[in-house]
Amino acid sequence: MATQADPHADAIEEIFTTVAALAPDIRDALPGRRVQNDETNPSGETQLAADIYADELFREHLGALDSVVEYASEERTKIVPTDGEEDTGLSVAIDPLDGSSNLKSNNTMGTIVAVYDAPLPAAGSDLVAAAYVLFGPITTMITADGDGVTEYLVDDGVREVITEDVQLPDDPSVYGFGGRVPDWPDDFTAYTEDIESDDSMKLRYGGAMIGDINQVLIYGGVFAYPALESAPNGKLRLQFEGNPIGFIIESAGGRSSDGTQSLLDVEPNDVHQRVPVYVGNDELIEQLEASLD
Ligand code: FDP
Repeated sequence: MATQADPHADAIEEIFTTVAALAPDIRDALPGRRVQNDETNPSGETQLAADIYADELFREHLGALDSVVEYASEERTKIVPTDGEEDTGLSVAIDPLDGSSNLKSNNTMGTIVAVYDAPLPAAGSDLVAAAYVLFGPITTMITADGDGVTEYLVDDGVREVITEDVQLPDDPSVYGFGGRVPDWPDDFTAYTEDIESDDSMKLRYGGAMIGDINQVLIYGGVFAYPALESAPNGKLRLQFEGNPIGFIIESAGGRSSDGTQSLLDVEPNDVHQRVPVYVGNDELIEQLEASLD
């Protein structure tokens, strides 16, 4: 995994500060943006007006930073070159509103940010930082900068540290698996039965990856959006979801996998490529990799 290179420390901090500062605007805009927009995003999903609003806001503010040379979003087909300094600039890939289908039912959603020291599409090993904002009952932010994971409360757009050096607990207790159960391959179904047979483990699944990941970080456990019979690469995207979440979970002492290798080692070939995502406590991901053949 990449570690934070000193030359990027200020730039990473500036990106995190910008994302946190926009959180109140995004939260305030949600009540009036629960309707669907006619357009579909590059992955073929219907966009909500909230997705488009958040994407525009991040492009405007992150794209204006000297430290950012490329902006890519799950909501845009193309990578947007920005005016940052080419020699030292970083590439930002963002999922402006992960779990936006939860807006209608008023459940958790969030914003995911990946900061790469390479042109996009980039490998997880090129990440220098990743973060997410969670719009739950309160707004929190998790950051990883190669030097540890920190949880913040975001109050009026300003971060206040809740926990430094966040680590996955040693005694995992929750699991959440996405996709339709009949669409799961047999080997993954066998793994889920092993997990369910452990009476210390409890199913908790909210349908927004970022919320389901956050409970794994806080309680310990495993999250999967697996390869499906109908979609061998699963649903989630490598640049916007798999890589940053893999980086955060590995930075917190856990493990990530696409079924055979760390998510951070997956070869990037397209900005919107999908990847099966498995993250959680080390032993649970080891058990998963042994179960999948
Ligand atoms: P959403 O479509 O609501 O934005 O990748 C996006 C995502 O949500 C994830 O947050 C979530 O884990 C997954 O899709 C859920 O998708 P399905 O309900 O189609 O399984």
